[in-house]
Amino acid sequence: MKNHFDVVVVGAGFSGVYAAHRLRDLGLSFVVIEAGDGIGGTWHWNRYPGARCDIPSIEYSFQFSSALEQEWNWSERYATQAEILKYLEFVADKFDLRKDILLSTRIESAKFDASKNRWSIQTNVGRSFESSYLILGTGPLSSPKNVDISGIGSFAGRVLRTSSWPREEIDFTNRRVGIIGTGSSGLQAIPIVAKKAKSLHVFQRTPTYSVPANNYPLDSQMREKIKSEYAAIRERSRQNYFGVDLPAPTKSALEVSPEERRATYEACWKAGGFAFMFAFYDLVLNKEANDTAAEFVRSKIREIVKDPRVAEALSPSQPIACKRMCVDMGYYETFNRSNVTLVDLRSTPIAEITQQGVRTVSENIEIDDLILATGFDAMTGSIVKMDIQGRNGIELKQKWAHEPSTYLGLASNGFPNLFMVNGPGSPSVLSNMVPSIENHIDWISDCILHARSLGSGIIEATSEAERAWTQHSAAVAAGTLFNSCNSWYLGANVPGKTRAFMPYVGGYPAYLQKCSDVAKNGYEGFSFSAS
Ligand code: N01
Repeated sequence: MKNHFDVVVVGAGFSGVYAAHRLRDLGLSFVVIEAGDGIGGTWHWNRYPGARCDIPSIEYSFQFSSALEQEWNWSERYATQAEILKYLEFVADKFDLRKDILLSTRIESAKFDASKNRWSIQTNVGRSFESSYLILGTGPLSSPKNVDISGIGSFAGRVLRTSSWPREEIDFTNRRVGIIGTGSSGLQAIPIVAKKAKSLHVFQRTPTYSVPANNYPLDSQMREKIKSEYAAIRERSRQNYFGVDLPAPTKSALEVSPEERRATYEACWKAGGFAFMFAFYDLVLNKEANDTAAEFVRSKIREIVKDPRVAEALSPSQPIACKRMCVDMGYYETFNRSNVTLVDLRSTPIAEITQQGVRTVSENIEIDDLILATGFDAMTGSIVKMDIQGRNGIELKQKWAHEPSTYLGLASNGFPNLFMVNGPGSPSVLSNMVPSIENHIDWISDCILHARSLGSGIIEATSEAERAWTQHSAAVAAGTLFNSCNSWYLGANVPGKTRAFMPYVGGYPAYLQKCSDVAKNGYEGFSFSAS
């Protein structure tokens, strides 16, 4: 295999797979380099029981090929991890992409060599590469957070991480299981593990708001209907604030009667999924409006969970959606099972992990298996983990130590010809990730073609454009409730990480428009220099 390319793409998840297709179409030479031993990114690593998407599969899928849309059959409203992985493998095979994907190879460093105007890339297997362009399709939620609980290394039983679940089936029959973490991963795993385990202790630090998925199988009639409406579904999603196919709410939660409000929440709860956050337009803008939605969910928890003390402990108090809302399949109901115990770490923190289990300040809980669903160093973790050095040896990690500043979440000043997919400063995790990925890859490819057409081939975000975008992005976030609690959106889940709101929340349509305008205006905010 050769080592010199026009483009090196990091990561073979949705981003890398689509990049391979697009770059090949454009006639550029490239390689996609992936650390895992299979393609799929998030869907390769997160194989834990219950893992599935919480955006309907028909939307959480590629739209670049209508033949693909027509050929592939989703079996459920929300596809399982296994089905999403199968889909990505199907795409890779259909478009013959595997031959340009190098697996089991982790990029350790990428340095911009100004003498050649090329990226020099080193891997963990001793191979090195050179490319004109570097595209980081590393995923915003792919670098697991370090778990800093005392004694974690001394546990004698099985330790399983949701973020790197083993390929082989894990049988929990007759096992005493403990799980730390009640975000989306924990919430999906808990009901499934509880059905098999002898006992399950759920160690909860911060209670989570979750709404039912209302998942259902898709029969052939439903699929045919969807297939005939794909174009319209995609278009409606492009117009939606979060890039999903849900109607924009027109009313404030505060302008309707309590009866109408409750009926609206009930209808959204029944519809399932993120429809709940589209009940009223001001739920993430106005604390009073947000309180009504939060109280509705708390009332549902009290309704579902039979033990009032457990219901109380499961009830969150932070604004709803300021931590990423969860979508579940029987999460709260699981706490009615006799083999499930909630351990509220706010009143009884973990003192240490011992050889036999978990010792809280009030009891010793013996377990056989410990599941860690403790989250990620989100948005920036997988990028700064690599030693990325731009012009004059400037390190990206160093540059971002105070703030992960980017222009449009696509590029960063000082790092010519480096592009990010769903980087900080783009809607990314607050949008439907797959269309966002396609949009970014299309934009980046067009930008590369433009740079090459000018003869220079070198493109770099200007510091002025980057500063203005970062300020705009922070100002938009400040006008919402998204940054009002300690979430991973802010980096607050990682000790020592700079607190800065990372996704762009100015709305998906506005963001698409901005990207399009920048391109139309000759890539305004970027500078081109001679090669
Ligand atoms: O991680 P999280 P996740 N001691 O950070 C707790 C996407 N996703 O993997 O909140 C005790 O949300 C932590 O507690 P606290 C989705 O975007 C999507 O679940 O920090 N507890 C929290 O409860 C999601 O938001 C799907 O107090 C500790 C949990 O661990 C994102 O990935 C499925 C702890 C971490 O929750 C991340 O979700 C799965 C400690 N030392 C994930 N450290 C879909 O459905 C952490 N916690 C598509």
